[in-house]
Amino acid sequence: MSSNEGAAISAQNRGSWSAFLKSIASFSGDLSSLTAPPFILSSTSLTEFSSYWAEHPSLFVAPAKEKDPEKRALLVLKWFLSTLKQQYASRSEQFGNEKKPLNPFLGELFLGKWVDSAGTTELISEQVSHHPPATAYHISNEQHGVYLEGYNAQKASFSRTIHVKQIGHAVFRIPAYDETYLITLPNLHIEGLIFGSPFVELNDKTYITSSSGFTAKIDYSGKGWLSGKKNSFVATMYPTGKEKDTLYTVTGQWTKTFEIREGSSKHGALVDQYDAETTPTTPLIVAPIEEQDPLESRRAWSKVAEGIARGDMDYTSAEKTKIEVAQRELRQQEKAEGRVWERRYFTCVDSDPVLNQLAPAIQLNPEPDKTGGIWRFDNKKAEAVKAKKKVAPVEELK
Ligand code: HC3
Repeated sequence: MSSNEGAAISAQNRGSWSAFLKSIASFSGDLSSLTAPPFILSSTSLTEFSSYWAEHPSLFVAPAKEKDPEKRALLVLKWFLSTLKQQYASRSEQFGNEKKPLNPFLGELFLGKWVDSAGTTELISEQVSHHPPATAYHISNEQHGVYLEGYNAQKASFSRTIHVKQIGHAVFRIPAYDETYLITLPNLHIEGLIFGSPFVELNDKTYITSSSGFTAKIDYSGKGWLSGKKNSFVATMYPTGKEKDTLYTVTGQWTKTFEIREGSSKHGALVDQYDAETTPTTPLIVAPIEEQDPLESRRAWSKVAEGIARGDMDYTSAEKTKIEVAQRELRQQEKAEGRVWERRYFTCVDSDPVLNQLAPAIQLNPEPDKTGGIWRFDNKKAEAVKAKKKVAPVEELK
């Protein structure tokens, strides 16, 4: 045992943490079945994680303002890199404190918007599959004509620590330029587990490939690997299919700073830079709990969240069980009536033109069996929800 081991865990929790570490040694598969000790339970559901994609709305919409396709592709890469700190480190900034999120139930929603100098950016996140668990999202800024949609699931395995493979992808669209970007998701592992201070490190590589003919490859590494610094990466952008013709190289740490340079060398002319520590995020606006739909995450989990905040595990598990039992009953009822749960905003498709066109360039295999299908935002469904919301007050008057 190193001198640091167990330093982050109070004496009271040390026993349950050791038992947890022993239990995960044989763990593999669905993360929702991972039983973590009470003090490492988060009251945030995974449906909320979709909001990490646009906490910097001005970076999200920036590509739409750029007329040159090559520079636009670079701005998409910059925005993507800026989301990494939010996605993977914002919950455990100072020291490792990555907790186990709540497992969303089928149909769970997380809705919100960001309002700032970029206008209004809207978020819709929905749990579209429970077995296997998969979350889909749609983020839109109508003023700038920028749209992001995607879905993801995770597959875990254990080898010295927890390794998580992300299955799914995101699609970034700027219709004004008839441009689409297909984005893959990084695999990750948990560090600091043995010390009781878990945090995420990214590994392997991901891609962004565009219909305009550019591809970015991002290579992730951590402490003791290529650069020796945690949360490191090297990204290169090149014309699709010509990996050696590097147009730009981006290097740095996704939690700190990175530099964008021309060409293949880390010493090429500086084009742009980014500081993840000083760039402010815009807070997401979520409706007050009492105004939320019963399927909305914070409303549905409010009692569980109260229990977790009070450290009252009996109450927490009783409230969790109520949700699980209600869900099981719903599924039985649907089965008896020969129905399936109607997703509110998304539809499962057999094949998708974006994947057909762009996936081969980056060898993306969608693996629909691991995400409950290929999920796409359904504008008709969304319009129907909006229309219903508008007529509701009139109906109430009758
Ligand atoms: C692995 C993870 C759950 C999944 C989280 C995902 C991949 C979800 C989609 C988001 O867009 C990005 C993202 C960020 C963080 C990922 C989580 C980190 C830890 C969590 C595990 C289930 C928790 C493991 C428990 C413990 C105690 C070791 O931290």
